Amino acid sequence: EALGPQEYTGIKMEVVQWSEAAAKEIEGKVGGRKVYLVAATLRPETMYGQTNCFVGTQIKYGVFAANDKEAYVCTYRGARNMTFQGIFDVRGQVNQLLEIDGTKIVGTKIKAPFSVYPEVYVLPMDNVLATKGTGVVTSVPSDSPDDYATLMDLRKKAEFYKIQPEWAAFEPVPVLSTPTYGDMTAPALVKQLKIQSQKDIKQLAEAKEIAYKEGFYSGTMVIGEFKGQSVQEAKAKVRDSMVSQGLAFAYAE
Ligand code: A2H
Repeated sequence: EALGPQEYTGIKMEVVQWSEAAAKEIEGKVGGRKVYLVAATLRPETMYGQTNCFVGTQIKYGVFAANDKEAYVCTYRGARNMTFQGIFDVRGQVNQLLEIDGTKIVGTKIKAPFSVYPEVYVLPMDNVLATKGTGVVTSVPSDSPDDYATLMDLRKKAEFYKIQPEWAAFEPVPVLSTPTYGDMTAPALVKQLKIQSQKDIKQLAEAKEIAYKEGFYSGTMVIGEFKGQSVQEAKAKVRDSMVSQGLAFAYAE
C-alpha cells in the first residue's frame, strides 16, 4: 500500500441498458438523470483496452445524485469521499436515490470511455473490496492480472457465475508493450505464475506488482492518441484528455 494519498481516476461509464433486476429497482427513482457506474483506476492509460466492468457480489451500492443531470453508482463510502472532494454539486452532501445489490447490476450494458469496445457489460468479481475506491472496477485484461484471471473464470463457468457467455466475450486488446512481456502482460504473467483462477490471491498480488512496474517503467503505448510514447509520459495525458471530455474526474483517497 502506498503511504501518501492514492491518485485515482474516476471513469464515468454511462448506463446504456440496465439488467432486468436493476431496471425493476431503479425505474422512476433517478429523476430523469443520466446514470453512470464510476470505476476507480490507477491506470487511466489502459482504458483503450476495457472489455467489461466488475462489481462485487457481496457489496451494496448506492445510486447517488451528483447534480440535477447525473447520478453515480458506487459504494456509499466512495460517494462520501467524492462529495468532500467537490465532485457533487453540494459539497459534503450525499443524496442517495436508492440502494442496490451488486448482483443485480450484473448484466447491465454500459459505455466504456476510450475503449475499442464502445459498449461492454457489468460482470461479477469475487475480490472487489468495499473499502477501496468506488467498489466499481473497470476491467482491462491485457494489463491487469486480476481482471484477466476473473474474465477467464467467468468464461469457463458462465452458468455458475450466472452470466450470459456473450457478456464475457470481448477479447483482450493490446494497449501497451513491454520488452519482457510483449503486449499481453497480464495473460503472460498469469501463465508464467501458473495462476488458475481469481482465487489465487497470493500469486495474483505478485503478478499485479510485476505488471504495474513493468508497464510503468518499460511500457510503450501501442494504441490511441499517444501511441509510441512511454507509459510514464502518456498516463497523465490520457487522464487529462478523458477529464477534459467529461468522461472522467480526479478522485483521491
Ligand atoms: B486498476 P490499489 Cl490495467 N477492489 O485499474 C479491488 N480492486 C480495485 C478496487 C476495489 N474496490 N478499486 C479499484 N481496484 C483495482 C486498471 C488496472 C488496475 C490495470 C492494471 C493494474 C491495476 C484496470 N482494472 O491495478 O490497491 C483497479 O484496477 C493494480 C495497481 O489501490 C485499480 O487500478 O493499488 C487498482 O485496483 C487500485 O489498487
